[in-house]
Amino acid sequence: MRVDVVSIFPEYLAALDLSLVGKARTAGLLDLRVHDLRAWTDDRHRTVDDTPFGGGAGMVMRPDVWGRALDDVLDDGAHLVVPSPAGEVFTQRTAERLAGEEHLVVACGRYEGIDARVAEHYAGRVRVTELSLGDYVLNGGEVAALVVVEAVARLLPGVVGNPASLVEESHGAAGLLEYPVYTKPAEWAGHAVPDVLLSGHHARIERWRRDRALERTAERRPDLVAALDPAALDRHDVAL
Ligand code: 6GU
Repeated sequence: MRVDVVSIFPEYLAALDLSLVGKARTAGLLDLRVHDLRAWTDDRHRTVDDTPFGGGAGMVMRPDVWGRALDDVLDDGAHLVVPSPAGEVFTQRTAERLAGEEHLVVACGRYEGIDARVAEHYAGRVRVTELSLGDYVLNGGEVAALVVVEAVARLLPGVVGNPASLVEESHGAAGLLEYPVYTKPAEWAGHAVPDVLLSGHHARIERWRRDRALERTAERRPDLVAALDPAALDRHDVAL
C-alpha cells in the first residue's frame, strides 16, 4: 500500500519509522511518504493560512496551497483522508475499509482547519473521507494521521507476524472488548491469576474468556452491547 501524508509538521510523523509500521516499510509492505505542505507555498514567508471569511477566531488553511499539494500527490485511484473533529468517527471498520485501498493520501490540517472548498473540489475526482478520532479537540491532524496509518498498516497482509492475534482483539468481529490477559508469574503482589487459565481445560478457558469479554463490554461500553447482533450471542451468554 502507498500512503502519502501532507503536513506542515512532517517531523511529527517520524514515529512511523519505529516498531511495526517501521518494519512494514522496511519490508516493502508499506510505501509511506511524508511531505511538507510548505513546499507548495509561493511566497517568501511560506504562508499556508489566512483569516476566516465571515470573521471569528483563528486561521484557516488556504485552498490554493492545498490544491497545488494535492494535485501533485493525488492520483485518480487514491482515497483522500482529511482528519477533522467534524469528520465521521474513525473505527476498526474504517481501518478495515481503508486497508483495502491501494493509495491513501492524508491531508493534515492545523488551526481552524482547511478551507471547505478543498474537500468539496477533490470529492469530484477521488473518494474523500473526513475522519475524527473522537469527541475531543486536538491541535491538528498529525496525531490522527499516526493513528490511521498504524491502525491500517497492521491489517496489511504480512505486517502482523501472527494473524491469529488480529482475530480475538477488542473491536474485532465479535463486537466485544477483549477479555483480560495474564502472564507469569502466576502470583504477583498478592494477586493470583484466575485458576481456570492454569487448568489446561480449553473449553472452560474459552467460556471464561467470553464471559469476561461480555462482562467488561456491558460495564464499560453499553453502546457496543446495544449494537451487538443477537445472532452473534451463544445460548450460554448471560443476559446483558
Ligand atoms: Cl482528526 N483533528 C482534530 N484537530 N481534532 C480532533 C480530531 C482530528 N479528532 C478528534 N479531535
